[in-house]
Amino acid sequence: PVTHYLKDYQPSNYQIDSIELTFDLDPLATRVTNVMQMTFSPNASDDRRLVLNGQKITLLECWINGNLLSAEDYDLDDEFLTLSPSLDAFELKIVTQCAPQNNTSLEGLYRTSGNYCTQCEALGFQTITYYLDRPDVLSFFTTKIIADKSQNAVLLSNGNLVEASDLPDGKHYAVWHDPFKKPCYLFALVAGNLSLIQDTYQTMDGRLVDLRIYVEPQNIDKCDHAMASLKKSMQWDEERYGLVYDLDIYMIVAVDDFNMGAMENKGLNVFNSKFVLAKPETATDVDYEGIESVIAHEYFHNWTGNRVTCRDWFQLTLKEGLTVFRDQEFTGDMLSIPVKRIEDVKRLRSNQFPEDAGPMAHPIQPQSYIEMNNFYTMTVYEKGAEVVRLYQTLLGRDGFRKGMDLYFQRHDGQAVTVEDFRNAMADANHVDLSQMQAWYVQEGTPVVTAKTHYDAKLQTLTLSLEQTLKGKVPQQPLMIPVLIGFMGYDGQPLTLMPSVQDKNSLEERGDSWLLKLTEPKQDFIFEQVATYPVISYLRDFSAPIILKTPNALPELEVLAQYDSNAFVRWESMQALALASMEQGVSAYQQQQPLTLLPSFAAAFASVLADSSLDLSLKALALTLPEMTYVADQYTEIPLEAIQAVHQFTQQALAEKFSQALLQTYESLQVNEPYRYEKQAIAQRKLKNVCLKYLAKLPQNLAIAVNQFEQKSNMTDVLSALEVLSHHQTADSAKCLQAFYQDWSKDSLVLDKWFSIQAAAQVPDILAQINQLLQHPDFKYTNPNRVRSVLGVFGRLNWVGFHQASGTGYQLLAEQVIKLNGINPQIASRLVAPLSHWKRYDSGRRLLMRQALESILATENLSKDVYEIVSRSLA
Ligand code: HT7
Ligand code: ZN
Repeated sequence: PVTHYLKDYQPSNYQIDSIELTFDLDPLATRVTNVMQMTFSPNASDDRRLVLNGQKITLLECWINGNLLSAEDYDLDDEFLTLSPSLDAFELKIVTQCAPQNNTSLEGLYRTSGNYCTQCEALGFQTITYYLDRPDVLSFFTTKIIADKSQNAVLLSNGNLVEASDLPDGKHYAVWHDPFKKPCYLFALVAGNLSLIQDTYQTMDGRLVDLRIYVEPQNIDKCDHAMASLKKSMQWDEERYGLVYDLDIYMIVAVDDFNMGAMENKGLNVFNSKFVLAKPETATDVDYEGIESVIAHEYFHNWTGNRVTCRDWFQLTLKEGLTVFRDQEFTGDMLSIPVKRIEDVKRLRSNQFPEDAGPMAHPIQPQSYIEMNNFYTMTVYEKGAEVVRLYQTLLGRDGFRKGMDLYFQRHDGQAVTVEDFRNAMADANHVDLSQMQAWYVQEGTPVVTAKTHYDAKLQTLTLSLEQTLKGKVPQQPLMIPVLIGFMGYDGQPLTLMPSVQDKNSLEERGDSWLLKLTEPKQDFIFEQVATYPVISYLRDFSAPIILKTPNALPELEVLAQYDSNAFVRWESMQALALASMEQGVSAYQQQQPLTLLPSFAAAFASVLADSSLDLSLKALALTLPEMTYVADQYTEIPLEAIQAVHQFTQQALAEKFSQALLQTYESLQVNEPYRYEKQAIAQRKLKNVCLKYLAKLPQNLAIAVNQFEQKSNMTDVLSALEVLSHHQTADSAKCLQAFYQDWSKDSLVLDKWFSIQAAAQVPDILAQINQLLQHPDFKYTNPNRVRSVLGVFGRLNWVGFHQASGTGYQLLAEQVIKLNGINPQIASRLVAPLSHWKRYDSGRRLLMRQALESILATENLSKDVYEIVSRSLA
């Protein structure tokens, strides 16, 4: 397979000024007529050849300026149609045919639940027609859709509807025109029998926007939350960034078969129905929050991605990192800023940090790829968002806003690079941000080690910070802002003053100091320090790093109880829990009895009893770090020990605090209708954390059964079912069966039924997974269903997947091979759990490697799977 490199970028030698597409839709023979006005635009290569991308389509006709070309006039292979036009400006007409019904890759034009839909990002448009399929070729699109009216009452594309009418033979057509130039990855077409809800939004400049959400008719009662989320997003973007929607209509279509979460096609977003459909009986708080944030994310792309787009796919983080940052800020404002920050850091640590430490590690601006779809990663998205956040941390909110304003002023309507973004931030604030470049090109999670030296005589405190990347001094040191604060051992805040010579590398931020670490090693000196303070490090997780602090148990206890920064309070609880589990792992390995670390138990007790603490923060503080996070602390993972200690810790806490947990649980039982609102969410969250502990004691399982049977809302029902699923009891089987009976016709809820069983910690999990795969409702063509069994098994059932026999690995490898032929994007994403094989013990290492090798030996391996597996084995 061919590797593509960022260093090879060249502007296109042709521009496409406008494109008129006509789709004559048919499941097996859709005819696409594409008329493009082309201009030669010489680049450095001096090449006049016009090389159009095109795959998996049949070329029927090709015309230049009304002249039909014959086969000698062009070169055609599996990937390209190459022409040699002699004119500088001409009309190119290409007629092709494709079969959406047979397209199971869900890229290009495909069918879902009997409707037509498209997915063009990253390189799907070339499976629809021949085109310059690259994001820096921007064009005006006009789309005519012709289809059978009874099967396809709704015909949608980007922009505004300009014409629609009936045709003979039961057909009809619609013509859409998009007044904004766009790259082809933002093209969309939808056709089918869909129902819609409609609303309007008045923009801050007084225009009325027609808002529409299209869904399958049976889902029409589950769209209100999505619509409310859209309106909130529109308002937030106006208030926070002054960004106003630009078309008269904004459409969202929910489909069941979709490879990712959603797609920001101009004016016509296509969504995985998981991120649209919700009502209290069917959706959990997590689902509601997911919908709000994905709706916002796609809406925010209208400016960060669509109006200003990427020059090439190596710039993906330009739009994705920035848009994730924007959606994170939005969700924080809608719910709770500290809770959102903690949740995002948890996600980053459990998904992105391992990616950055494994064989697929890449900078947020990858330098090469074989299959672009493999680079829609946690690194590009989530670490990319952290890097954007660094600008805001360094420049402040107002400075960041100035940078955004200049970015849009300079680049509206353009396809640009991450340097353009950085330059706008720097120029708008008259600062030098060139050192930020290193974050884009160096992979790996930076480790910062903090050391302190207190001189009682001089009353100075020296804080030394040293940065390393992959164990070495980074090739280019990174600019790392570290937000810190001070307090006494009594928990009282302390105000310390830095020495005069450090003023340039420090900034005061409320009750904190922002230290700017720019050197491999740097000292920060504070003066007139009467006693050695407790230091609160990395407040708000001010940089995506691993910070090693000298804080020991006494400092962690003070921070967990008193720090003014919610993030550090939570982090200190996690550190105490981790310390408890780490000493447990040592004890397990030395065959000593397991115990809870007293300082952790004390901190747990005080959090549980703290009536002033926000309930969501309390729920987070009482939740143990995941087993995989514990595993990340070891070079070779002691899997059995971690499992035993994790299990023991939950059980011991449940026993020790059973009274308080029960009291808290009962105090949070409210008999009110479901509301998606901060306080109600927090109550359910804490209640269900308590339930999880309580259910570790067999006598409390009845509480879970009771909660399940109440059927108050899906959050509570699912939490109860989840705790029951780890017990192979008659009650558990009965509840699972009842859940199936209730929801077998609702595919999103049925996904939850599959997921819960795939994640269950039960001894015969392999048999259970096989049963799920053979279940009549399991469909290999539906990504959500595949993810709910195989994705969950590999990622979330850590113990079951890593059974020492290797049967989990074999099963996953077989399923990847099967899916490779159906949907390569989905197949390649399932490989990740195998790719970390080098971290496990020798027995597992061998078995995981064998599983990867069996995939690599498969005939007709897609580029997607090949790239991940070959990099994993390298
Ligand atoms: N920008 C969208 C990316 C996307 C995608 C990429 C590859 C294959 C299928 C896909 N569906 C959507 C989603 C987003 O980040 O908003
Ligand atoms: Zn995005």
